[in-house]
Amino acid sequence: MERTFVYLKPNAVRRGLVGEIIKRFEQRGIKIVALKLFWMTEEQAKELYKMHEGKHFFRELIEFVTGGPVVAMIVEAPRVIEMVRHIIGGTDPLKAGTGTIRGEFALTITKNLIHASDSKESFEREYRIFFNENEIVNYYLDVQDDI
Ligand code: 3AN
Repeated sequence: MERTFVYLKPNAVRRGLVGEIIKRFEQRGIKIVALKLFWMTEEQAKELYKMHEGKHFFRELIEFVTGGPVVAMIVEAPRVIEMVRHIIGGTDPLKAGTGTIRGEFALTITKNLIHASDSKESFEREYRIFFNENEIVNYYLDVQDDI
């Protein structure tokens, strides 16, 4: 079993897409093991995106992701890091495949609705910015026996 960190950006919350997006993970059999809605702080945003510091879009990105509440999750499934990136689609919505979340609901790169860790190392770094260990819930999900 593998885990990944996902968060829905403020425009996904404002556009009422939380249910639509979570549904896509659930119907795939992906288990949610942590979930919360909160307002990301500037410190958290800068830490999450520190590899983009100095890039032309950095300021806009930080302002955007701290401009409204977000929904963050830790999800679990076999090969879930790659699976979730596949369900979300490429960073540029123009190139995101049809049927992906970005391919269906996003228009611009900055406001591309959703983030997911791109590797095990990214997951280990990113989830700790937003979750304490005691917020991760261990439980059995029947549906995972049938997928
Ligand atoms: P992803 O979210 O697909 O992993 P990253 O990690 O390369 O993509 O970029 C992090 C975030 O920075 C993106 N989700 C997007 O909001 C923003 N971003 C990346 N590249 C650009 C760009 N060229 N112009 C504007 N925003 C960008």
